[in-house]
Amino acid sequence: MSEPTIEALLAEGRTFPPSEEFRESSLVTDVDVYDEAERDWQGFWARQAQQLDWFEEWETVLEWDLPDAKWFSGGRINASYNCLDRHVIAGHGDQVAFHWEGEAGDTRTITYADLLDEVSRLANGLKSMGIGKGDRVAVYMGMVPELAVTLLACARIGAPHSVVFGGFTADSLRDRINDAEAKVLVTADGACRRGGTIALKEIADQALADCPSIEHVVMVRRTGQDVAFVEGRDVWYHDLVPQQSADCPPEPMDSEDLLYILYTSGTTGKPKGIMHTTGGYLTQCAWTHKYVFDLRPDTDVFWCTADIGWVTGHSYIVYGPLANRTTSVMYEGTPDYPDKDRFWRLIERYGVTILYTAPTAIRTFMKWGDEYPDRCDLSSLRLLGSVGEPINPEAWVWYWRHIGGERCPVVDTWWQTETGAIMISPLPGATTLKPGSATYPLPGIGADIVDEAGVPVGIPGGGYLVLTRPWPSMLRGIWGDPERYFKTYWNTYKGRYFAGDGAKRDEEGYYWLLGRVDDVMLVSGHNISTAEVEHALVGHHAVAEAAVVGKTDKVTGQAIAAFVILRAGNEPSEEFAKELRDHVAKNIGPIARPQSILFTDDLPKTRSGKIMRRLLRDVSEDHELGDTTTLADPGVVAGIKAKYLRDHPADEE
Ligand code: 6R9
Repeated sequence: MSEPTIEALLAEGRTFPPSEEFRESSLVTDVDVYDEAERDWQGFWARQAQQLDWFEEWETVLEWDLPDAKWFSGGRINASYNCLDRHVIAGHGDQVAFHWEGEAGDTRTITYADLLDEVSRLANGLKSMGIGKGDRVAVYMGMVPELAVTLLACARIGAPHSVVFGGFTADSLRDRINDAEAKVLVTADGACRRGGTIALKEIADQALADCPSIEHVVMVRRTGQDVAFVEGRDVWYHDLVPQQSADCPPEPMDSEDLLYILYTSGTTGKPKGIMHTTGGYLTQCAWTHKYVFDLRPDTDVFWCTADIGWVTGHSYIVYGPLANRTTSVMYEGTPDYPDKDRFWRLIERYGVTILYTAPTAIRTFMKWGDEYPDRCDLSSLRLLGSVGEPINPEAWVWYWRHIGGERCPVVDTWWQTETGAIMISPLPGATTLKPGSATYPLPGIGADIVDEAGVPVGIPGGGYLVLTRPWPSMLRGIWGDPERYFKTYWNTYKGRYFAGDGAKRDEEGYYWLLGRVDDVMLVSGHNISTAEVEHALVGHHAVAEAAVVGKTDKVTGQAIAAFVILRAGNEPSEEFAKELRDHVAKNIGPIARPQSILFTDDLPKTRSGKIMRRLLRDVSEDHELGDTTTLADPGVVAGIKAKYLRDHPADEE
């Protein structure tokens, strides 16, 4: 078989219309849906909200007093009822909600009826500890089923949850608990990670030494490791939950009642507690999950590989999929345990049909080599998704070819913790795909690209991404800081939401996301996005991953410093560095030629896989390293710094 190489395929500018076979069974094949939504976007969202079960119908679809939105005001709804009860009532109690697999290979199969039972019991357990509507519950655990159960139990009784990712430090946990003034913490003895364990309870106990609002701690037994136990405060999940009644009527919440708080680190300053409410959030999660992933609840097996500790897990492991009666896979561990084919083994075992993962994972799989997916049967897959960062075209095509067998559309989905649900993305049965582009704003969504002064740049053109009208799952503010909410998002471009991302549109109006604008470099008066230079670098066959930052330069204002991970089988050398610099110059222009290239084995990344360029800037500017608490592995950046100083002794002066 002589197939074009990925480079050749990209060079010919190939686009990917939906195949006949895919279209035949797609939910949406017609672009009319965009016009329909555009004619009356509030009516469009109201029709989507009607797909949920409301205890009481809303009075108004939208009340909009910038920056405050109220969607489906007066409506009464419960998220856990929509995710569980209504499916069980409709006769789907035996359908699997989660195929859960532990890192060590232990498994659990949880049906909708099982989930409703356990959620109700935990909800009653929380009530027995005095938790009621409006009380915040902090959650700190690994990817075990009890994590999803906890979110739904909170939603059932109207207690907003605040999930803190299980890899965060005691200080991060403490700050988040205190900011939200949570009354209960739900955690576990430990979490399984790469064959070892993380002592969650021990870390939590350190945090709790300074958390006056916490009255009780519920602890799941996962690892069986020894833990301290504070009488009167701590209770084991297995002592609390089974003895409770399995009957817990869902609290009828106002559409605008708080569903959860989720902290985003941002690049500077203290984390922001992003607030999401109930009716609008659930509406957009359910709609996007159904149509972006072209969901067939009776036959699909959906797997979102994110951790529930970040927004992708909230919206596309818990609320969206369960609202749509999806059968999902949930996996506890890392993709390389015990071997680098673990993801593909999972797909094979559970017959996964839809896979949703992140570019950083895809690039890691590319680095590991084709042999791992190639030795597994991935023929059950029919659709692939990507989220979290701009996906470079090479990674897109590799994903499409080696995971999707050249048969599955790839939906690149742009959104943020703040937007709550997907905003810019293809509809796979209707949209012609271009590798690396998130294509168009979804029906009902208003987006635009503006210049520094807020003037729309037109098509084609590049600048700052803004959202031009409210949307149902938008954040309702920052917990405890309304002023920061207005200033951060609504004050830069009058009347519009500023996403903080750079973007451009091509002649056909396709959106190409360029990453955070804080990451844009200014070289000799030219704006160059980090994403463009990084895409050029990873477009070289020997490069697995790359991150670039601007560093102060006497001549050019900023110069480009690149950090590069090579693919297996390539050795770093001076000549190679030169080749890569020339490669970028050839692809983008001499202005974008990196001044320096540092070869490294790892890059500083957040737990959700985003490169923290701020820290690489600190390295290249020889500044003291900023906050590293949200890093997946804080050691990485110290290693890079040492290496950088070795390579750049002159900078030390
Ligand atoms: C869901 C999530 C949000 C930021 C966002 C942007 C980047 C996410 C992207 C993407 C290009 C995509 N981002 N998806 N950039 N293409 N498909 O990731 O939320 O953790 O809050 O991050 O991630 O820069 O502004 P969050």
